[in-house]
Amino acid sequence: QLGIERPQGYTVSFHYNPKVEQHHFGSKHPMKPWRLQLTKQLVFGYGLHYAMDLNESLPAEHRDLAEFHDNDYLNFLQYIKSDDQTQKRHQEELNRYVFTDEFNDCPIFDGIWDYVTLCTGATLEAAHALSSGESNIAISWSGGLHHAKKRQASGFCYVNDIVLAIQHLLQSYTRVLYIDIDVHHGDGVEAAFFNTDRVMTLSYHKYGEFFPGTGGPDDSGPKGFEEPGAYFSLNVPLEDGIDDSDYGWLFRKVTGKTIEVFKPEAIVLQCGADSLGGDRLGKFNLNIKAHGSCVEYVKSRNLPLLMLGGGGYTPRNVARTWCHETAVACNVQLGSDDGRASSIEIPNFVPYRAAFEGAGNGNGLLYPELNIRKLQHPKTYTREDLENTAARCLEQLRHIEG
Ligand code: ZLV
Ligand code: CA
Ligand code: ZN
Repeated sequence: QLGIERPQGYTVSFHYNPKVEQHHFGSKHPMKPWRLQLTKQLVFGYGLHYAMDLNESLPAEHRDLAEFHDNDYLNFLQYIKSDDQTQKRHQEELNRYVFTDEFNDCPIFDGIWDYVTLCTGATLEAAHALSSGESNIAISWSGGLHHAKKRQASGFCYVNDIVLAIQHLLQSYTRVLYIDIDVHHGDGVEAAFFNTDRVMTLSYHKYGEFFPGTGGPDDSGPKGFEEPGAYFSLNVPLEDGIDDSDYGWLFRKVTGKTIEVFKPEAIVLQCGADSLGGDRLGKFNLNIKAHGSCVEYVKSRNLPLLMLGGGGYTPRNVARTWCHETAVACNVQLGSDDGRASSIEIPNFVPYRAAFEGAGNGNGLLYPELNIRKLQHPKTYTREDLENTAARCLEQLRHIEG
């Protein structure tokens, strides 16, 4: 069917539950769970399901989430409702667990418990597929919710599926590397593993007047002399407008050295698609191909790999990116490098067809430049800034070498 075959020598598994897609954060909220339906339809439309093990995952249970989160916080997520009466009654908890400003990053919506347990269920099942040896690459696009804290929701994230997955992987692997290419700093994951040298966190993100405000150049782990975890948080703060070649150069240099010195036994890659050009919230200028080549680079190390979603606020580009990265995982090429039409056409049952104008039949998945308006955000850095950033990262890595 469509000429899509399983990759040779390894297994990719795809973990999802279509019920996640039905949830709504509210009409004005930029986080749109339906982008996952768009992604899945594109993945299936291209026939990539023939190349993978498909798993419709079960929701995680309270006790799974309690491996990281506070019980009182989880109880709150379980009983809180969106109606005014319940909200009034629980005003104190609302203030404590989710910020309720003028605009609420983490609104209480109907079915919130189902949403968080479904997202986490897919990621935990994916982590298990790796640790059990069933698969070599496991994908959970509904996961990657890197801001959630032990007892607090933050930045559209309520439950930190990444922390829970890494905790699971630590039962089978000595060292786990976490890499985060979302445009935001992976603060929740960094905080959870701040004091251990078994998990190294590496986040690339916009820094400076940008959420969540952490992940600056000196944020490298605990500062105490010979504290476990010192130097095991690596941050790559970046400026507006970074493009394919600069990002790609830095990513390879820093990620390559990190893998060389840390010697992970498994890798968790958060593939937040808000680092693309044209994203509603992001400020970078990456194209899908460059974003995907980061995935390709990590995959080439042949370590057990957990691929997660995350941010991404221009849904048509999120779906294209994650479909392309699913294909990368499966060693399938969907678009052609020269910009010619893909030989595989997106079938008619792709929903929201209008959203795919120009991306569908005839143009292939990757071209023409994905409707991403390049240089929407002008560059605010120089070559020298870039080299300084790289040098500082390599300097930090010298501390954990050997
Ligand atoms: O992609 O904001 O800037 C993973 C992820 O990394 C803020 N939140 C908070 C902190 C102080 N503000 C208060 C509220 C924001 C005010 C207006 C918006 C209004 C409409 C649409 C979007 C936003 C918005 N909120 C843009 N950036 C924020 C961030 C949270 C970003 C979370 C990224 C999550 C899934
Ligand atoms: Ca990041
Ligand atoms: Zn983000």
